[in-house]
Amino acid sequence: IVLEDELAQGLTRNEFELFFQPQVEATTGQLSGAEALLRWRHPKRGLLSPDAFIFVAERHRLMLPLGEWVLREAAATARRWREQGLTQGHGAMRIAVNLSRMQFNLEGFADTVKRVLADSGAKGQWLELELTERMLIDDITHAPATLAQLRQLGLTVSVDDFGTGYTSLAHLTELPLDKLKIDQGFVVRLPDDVGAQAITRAIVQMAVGLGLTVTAEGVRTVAQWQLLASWGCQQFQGELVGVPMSASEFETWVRAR
Ligand code: G
Ligand code: G
Ligand code: MN
Ligand code: NA
Repeated sequence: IVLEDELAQGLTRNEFELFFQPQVEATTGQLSGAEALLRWRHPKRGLLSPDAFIFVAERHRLMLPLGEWVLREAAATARRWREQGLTQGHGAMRIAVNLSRMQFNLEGFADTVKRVLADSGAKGQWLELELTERMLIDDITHAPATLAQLRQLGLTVSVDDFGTGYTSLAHLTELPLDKLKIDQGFVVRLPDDVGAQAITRAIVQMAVGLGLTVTAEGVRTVAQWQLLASWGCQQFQGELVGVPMSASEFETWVRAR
């Protein structure tokens, strides 16, 4: 098990890294963005996924400095890609960052984002933030104002793992949101599972009706893509498009398109 001290040390020693998984537009095939996925290049244990250390970081409040590192790294990368011309001719190419509830619920989170943008010379339009339904429900008093501030900074706000939580339709319509990401637990059961079909189709149609963009995550087959697209799903992420890659692998992948 990963220890608190080890995690703090990893942060000061710069052992963390972002991987990037591409997202494409259904109609044009253009890159709409990439989800930033945190990795720890541990000197002894090798490359670690967030599941191995996020819960420790959250328990010890190290999630705040770690989460801010992720934001800074994403902003710096978004700027570098533009300076290198990598994004040219490729659609919006936003970098989507996963937030921890500890970050979002902290008073002044939008100010942190504003500061990170100013420090890194990045535009809010280059970034997207992924929140879970749980985070929106838990923070019912502050969430609407924070979301509004973030969107005022130009950021796209999306709800991750949608369908696994308990957000009511009424609640969703009241919040300033841009996007829903359908949980891969539903997508993986397509195209054959009738239950997954019913749920996924209903979510897509509801979201489109509310003016939200819908991204399907965990798309592995052409059959899944086609079915989701026929219901109105606009963006795709998953092995069919591309797996999570290191920054340099991702850059090579983009140039080869
Ligand atoms: O990349 P992987 O499938 O191992 O990610 C596992 C989980 O870790 C996912 O739920 C993902 O949202 C989460 N995750 C990935 N990167 C980050 C991050 O930078 N911050 C937070 N809080 N969670 C992340
Ligand atoms: O909870 P969250 O949605 O942030 O989790 C994202 C994780 O899902 C990423 O770490 C990524 O590795 C994983 N993922 C995305 N697409 C696929 C896929 O097509 N197959 C598998 N097995 N994992 C995927
Ligand atoms: Mn995510
Ligand atoms: Na998800």
